[in-house]
Amino acid sequence: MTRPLTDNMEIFAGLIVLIACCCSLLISNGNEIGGCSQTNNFFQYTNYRTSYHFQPSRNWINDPNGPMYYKGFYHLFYQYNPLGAVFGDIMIWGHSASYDLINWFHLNHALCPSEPYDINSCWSGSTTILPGSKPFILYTGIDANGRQVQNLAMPKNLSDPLLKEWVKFSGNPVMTPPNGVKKDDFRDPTTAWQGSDGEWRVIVGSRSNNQGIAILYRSKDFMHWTKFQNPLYSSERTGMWECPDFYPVSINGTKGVDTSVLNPSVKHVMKASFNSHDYYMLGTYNPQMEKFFPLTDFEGTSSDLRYDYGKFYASKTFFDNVKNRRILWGWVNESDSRQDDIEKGWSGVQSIPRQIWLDINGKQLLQWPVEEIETLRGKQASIDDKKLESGSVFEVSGITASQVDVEVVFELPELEEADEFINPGLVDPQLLCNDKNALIPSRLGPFGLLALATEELTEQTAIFFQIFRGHNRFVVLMCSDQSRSSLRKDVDKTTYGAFVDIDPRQEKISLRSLIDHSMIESFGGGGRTCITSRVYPQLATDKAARLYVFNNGTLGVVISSLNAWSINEARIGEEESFKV
Ligand code: DQQ
Repeated sequence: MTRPLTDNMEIFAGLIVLIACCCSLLISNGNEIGGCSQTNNFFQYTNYRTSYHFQPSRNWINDPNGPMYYKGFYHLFYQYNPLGAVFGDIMIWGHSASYDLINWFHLNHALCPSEPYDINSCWSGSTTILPGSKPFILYTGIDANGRQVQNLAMPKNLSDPLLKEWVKFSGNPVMTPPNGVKKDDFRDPTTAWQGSDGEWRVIVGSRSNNQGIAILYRSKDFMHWTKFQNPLYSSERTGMWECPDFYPVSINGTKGVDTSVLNPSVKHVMKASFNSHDYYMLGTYNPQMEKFFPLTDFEGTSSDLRYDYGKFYASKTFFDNVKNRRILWGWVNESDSRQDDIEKGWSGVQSIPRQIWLDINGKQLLQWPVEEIETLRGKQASIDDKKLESGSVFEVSGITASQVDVEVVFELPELEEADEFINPGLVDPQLLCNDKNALIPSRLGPFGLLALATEELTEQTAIFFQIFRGHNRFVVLMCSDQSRSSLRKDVDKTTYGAFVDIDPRQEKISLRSLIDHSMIESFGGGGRTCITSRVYPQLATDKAARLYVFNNGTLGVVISSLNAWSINEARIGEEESFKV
C-alpha cells in the first residue's frame, strides 16, 4: 500500500526534526560533529554537584545567614535566588534544618520581599536567641528606593522547632542609613550581644570615606535601636565591610562561648568580608568605650589573617550550646563561568561547617570540620611509615577518590637540609606558590596530595607543602595548585597559597582534605591554614578520579600515617524525604 504524499512528507519532516534534534543534542553533549569543538555537557555538570556539602537542589546561593541551634535542630538560612542560577535582582532567605549539621532538609523560604522596606530583596543578616528561647532575625532589606535598611522578623510559632514561618516586625525598618553613609553601604547586621547593663548591641557593615566600618547600634528591647556615636571599629586599609562577625573565643581550649560572654578568659574576633576574602583580627573589646582594640589592624597586605586562603566568603559563626563549640560556615563560589552556571542550573556551595577556636599561642584561629562529618565515613585506606623518595607518586587505592576525607601526616627526616628561604622583605605566599608550583622541585617539597587526578596525571589538583630554612626558624608554605586541575580551558585555575605557622622541628606536618567532586577543602597543620578550591575536571570525575601522595622534592619525606575514607552521600533534600 502506498502512503499519500502528505503522509510521506510528514514522515520526512519528522525525520529532519529528529536528525536536527539528535545533532543539536550531540553537539550540546560535547561530541565532535563536523568540526564542532568539544563543549561542556550536562553529564559533566552533574559530576560537579557535591555529595556531602550543603547545596539546595537548584539555583544560585551565596552567603550563609543566621545559622543557629533551636530546640533539637540546626538551622541554616542562606541567600537564595529562587528564579535562577545567577545572583538575582530579588534575593530571598532560603531555609533548611538538620539534626546533625550534615544531613539537611529544605523548608519553606523564611523571608521573601513583601513590604516597602524589603520589596527589592532580603539580604544577609543574623539570628539572635533572646532569653526564653526566642529567636529573632535581623536582616538587610533593600527598600522601594534601593536603600539598605535593617529589619526584624520573629517566628510565628515558637513551639515549632522547625520555625517554618516568620513574621516581619510591624515597626520595620529598625535602622536606616545614618548621615554620612550612602544608601547602599549599610548592610549585614551581626548576631547581637548583651552587655552587663542588659542592653543589646549589634554591628552593621558599612564604609565611610572609603574606610570599612562596623557601625554600632544599641537597644534595650531589641526593637528600638540607637546608633552609638562611634563605630565599634573602622579600618583605613579596606573598602566596604560586608558580613561583619564579632564574637568572643576562649583563651584556653577549643570550647566556644556564647556571643555575649565578656571576661578575662576570652579574646574577641572581628571578621569582615572585603576584596572577595574573609579577613579577621584578634583583639580586646572594651565595653566602657564601646571599642574593639585589635592586636594588629588590617594592613592591606598578604600578612592579614584570613579564615581561608582559597574560595570562602561572607562567612558567619554561631555558638552551638549543645556541644559548646563555635561553628563557622562560609559561601564557596563557583570558579566556572556564569554561562556554565546557567547550563548546570545551580551555583554556590556552603563549606563544611567548621569548629573554630583560638590557637594556644593566641596569634590565630584554628578550624576543623565538625566531628559529625565522620558519620559519613565508609571504606578506609591506610598507609603507615612509608618513605616517599624524591620524584615518587603513590596511589591511595581502595576508596572513592571523588568523595573522600583524607588525612596525611608527614615526617621530615632531612629537615635541616631544606633550602634557605631568601626573604628580601614581605613575601606574598600566593605568588610564591605560583612560582614554585607542584612540578618545580626544591629540596623539601613540593610534597602532598594529588586530588581528583587521572591515572596519567593529566588532570590533578596538587595540595602541597614546601619547607624552607629561615633565620632561626623554618618557613612552611602550603599551596593548592589548580593549574592542572582540568583539561577544560574555560575555568579559573588560580593557585592559592599561605604560610603555616608551625615549627616542623616540634611537630609533624599534617594535611586533611575533604574532596567532593568539584570542591576541595584543605586544612594544613591541624587547621592552622585552610584553603578551599573549586575544580572542574573533565576526566577525573566519579569512578575515574584517583588520589595520590607525591613528593617532587629532591629530599625524601616519610608518610608517618595516612588515613582516607570514602565519604557516603549526605541526605540533603526535601522534608518529605526525611520522613520514614
Ligand atoms: N551578599 C548579600 C549582601 C552581602 C553580600 C547579598 C556578601 O547582604 O553584603 O546577597 O556576599
